[in-house]
Amino acid sequence: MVHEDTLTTALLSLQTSSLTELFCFSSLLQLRVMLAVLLPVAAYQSPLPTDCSDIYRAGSGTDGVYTIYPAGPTSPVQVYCDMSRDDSSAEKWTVIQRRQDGTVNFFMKWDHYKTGFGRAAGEYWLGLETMHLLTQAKTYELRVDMEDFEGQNVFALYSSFSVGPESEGYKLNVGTFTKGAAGDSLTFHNGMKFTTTDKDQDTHGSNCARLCYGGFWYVDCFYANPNGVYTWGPSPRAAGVQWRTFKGLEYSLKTITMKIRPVAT
Ligand SMILES: [Ca+2]
Repeated sequence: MVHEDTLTTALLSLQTSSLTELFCFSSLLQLRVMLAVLLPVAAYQSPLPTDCSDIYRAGSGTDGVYTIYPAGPTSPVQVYCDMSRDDSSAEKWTVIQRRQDGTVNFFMKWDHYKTGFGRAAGEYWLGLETMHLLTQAKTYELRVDMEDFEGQNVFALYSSFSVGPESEGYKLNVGTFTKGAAGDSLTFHNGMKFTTTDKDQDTHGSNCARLCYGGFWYVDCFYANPNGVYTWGPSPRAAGVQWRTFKGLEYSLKTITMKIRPVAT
């Protein structure tokens, strides 16, 4: 703790000075002033935010990039918070994946999908380890927002979302599809481990990440491929940024965002 260190240093310097000056009145006064200043700061430190809901509750109501600490003070993670001010819910959305302009390469290997890549202000993947830590601590719901190049906006809402530990292949656990005109392209992937070009955990004879140019909880291979190649609309069959129940398998979306928020209790 920084405050304890400062306090120790202060006390040591006081001890040193008291040796030379004896324990005089001014040292006592200094000590009392320091304790009065340092102790309340240490006592009233609020816990670090683990997600965007915590940040919102701490008083930040604007959409944007914030730092969260799902694994404690030594592991800050930058994230985009969608505070949805038009939404009356006290819980707010933490973006875990976003595509919007093709500026970030999503054809990445296991280590990248594990730790995350891209920038929270633009396109990014939060990282499987962070997703696991987040969803272990609270129960989250998932919303997937997407848009085509003709200006059509739709979404898909799921009652729960969590990612298992690495020892279980970062398995996807997704709850019931509740609503949304995008249709349900994710239930198909429920219970699957994550697959990348260098780690095949799908049920296909080959590697779906290589076949579909992405990384995902592939089966044999997919209904949803949000991490596929950004191809500005028309795409080779099963290789673009796709959501089958919305635009089929030959259309790559303009935007897609996966975001989670704690289930209101
Ligand atoms: Ca395979």
